[in-house]
Amino acid sequence: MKLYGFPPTRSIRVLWTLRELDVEFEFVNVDPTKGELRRPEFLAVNPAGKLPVLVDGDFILTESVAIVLYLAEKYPEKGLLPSGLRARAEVNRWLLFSATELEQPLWRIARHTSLYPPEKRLAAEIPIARQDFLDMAAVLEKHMDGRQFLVGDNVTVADFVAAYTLDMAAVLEKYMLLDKLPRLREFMERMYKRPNAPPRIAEAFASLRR
Ligand SMILES: N[C@@H](CCC(=O)N[C@@H](CS)C(=O)NCC(=O)O)C(=O)O
Repeated sequence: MKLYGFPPTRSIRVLWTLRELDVEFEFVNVDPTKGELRRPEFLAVNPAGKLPVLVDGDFILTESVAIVLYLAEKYPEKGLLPSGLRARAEVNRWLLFSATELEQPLWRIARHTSLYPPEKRLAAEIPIARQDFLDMAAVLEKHMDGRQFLVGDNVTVADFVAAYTLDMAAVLEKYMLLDKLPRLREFMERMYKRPNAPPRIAEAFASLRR
């Protein structure tokens, strides 16, 4: 299998899953800062021009959440997904919650502060996106009362995706997004202490500068 990624991006979600599964893969570095996402050879793999992409033989899969689910289902013996219908539905619930309710406001903050060219940035979007994140993060904070993992008593791919998404909030330090969310901070830090956890986003950025 090949993972097309770049260290500080959502490819961390896939890297995390592959490491926890302990399967062999090749990491193909695609550097957005060098325009590599727009090269025809990469657009042939993902016409959306985005990372991550998983290539498994002749199967190409994009979308980080779809990829982690595919991997967990490909290796059921590794137990990264529960078997019961309702527990699976709960995993899907928190994967979608992370990617829509948590990630999207964070992405809006990132775009309007640094990713968009200055003329496209809207300062007014930032406090609105910040509040949207805080309202939804409060729901997860409550859910985590007395829990180690998002679903049941074992780790699932939903934990990797949620922990990475909370790390997206952590790198937006200036906006103090996690300050009043002690359970989420503790959960994220605990997840990143797992022996096969990937680097934190800030470390991944730092490794690029070395
Ligand atoms: N929903 C997609 C989002 C993919 C995405 O936006 N990836 C970013 C890196 S984290 C990217 O490649 N951005 C390049 C661009 O938007 O031009 C997923 O979860 O895989």
